[in-house]
Amino acid sequence: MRRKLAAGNWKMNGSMSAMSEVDGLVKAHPDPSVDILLCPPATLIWSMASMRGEHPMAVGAQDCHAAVSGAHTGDISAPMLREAGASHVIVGHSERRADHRETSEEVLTKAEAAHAAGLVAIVCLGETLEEREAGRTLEVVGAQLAASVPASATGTDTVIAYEPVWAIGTGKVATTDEIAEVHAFLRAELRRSHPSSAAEIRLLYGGSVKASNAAEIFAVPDVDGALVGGASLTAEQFSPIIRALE
Ligand code: G2H
Repeated sequence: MRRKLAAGNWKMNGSMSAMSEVDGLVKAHPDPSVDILLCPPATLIWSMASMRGEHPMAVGAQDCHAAVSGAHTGDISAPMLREAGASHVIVGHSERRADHRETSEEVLTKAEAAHAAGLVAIVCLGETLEEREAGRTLEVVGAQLAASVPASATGTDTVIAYEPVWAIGTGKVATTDEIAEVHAFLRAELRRSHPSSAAEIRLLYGGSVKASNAAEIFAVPDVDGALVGGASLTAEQFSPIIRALE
């Protein structure tokens, strides 16, 4: 049985003043029956990890470099994130694939680096509007899955997030039929590529998830939770999404 995961991706938002949101979440969910994860900007990882104290809420990063150390100005390695208090790291988010031209091959090396550092890799994939309209959705996400997910991935060290690019931050949400089709496809592909761990690897949906649409998305088979952007920035917005998973 896969445990549900409510993951928040703060993107480039948040400052020390936002730590009160962590306090709000911890108080609203003292003994959560689902996994809760927040991925703030790297500058807040240490503070957030300290703030949650003994609470089981996990703290993650939004990216890592594939190398452990070296001359990579501005980058942060997976062991550094781990030392700062992160247990998870998002890799291959479409904003990084687009803004930093990250390829699936690079995403794979980042996921492998995350695993080597003892971090859970949340591997993101998803099609653009152009690709969907050309009928290429399954081909695109299938290729990203094959190229971005380490062969050794298990349900313990890897989560996959399906985030249609056209639904990210736009308010447009994929229909439950569209989500069901892609998640069923990803599960079937995993059964072929990762037969021993396919049943355990969690599949999240991401893209304009909010309190008002969370319950219907979570009712879709093979949706094991959500990667939430904008609606994870405050406890008031994120808490009902967590509750919809419980
Ligand atoms: C997709 C999602 C979080 P939002 O990027 O990964 O963001 O919920 O704001 O669409």
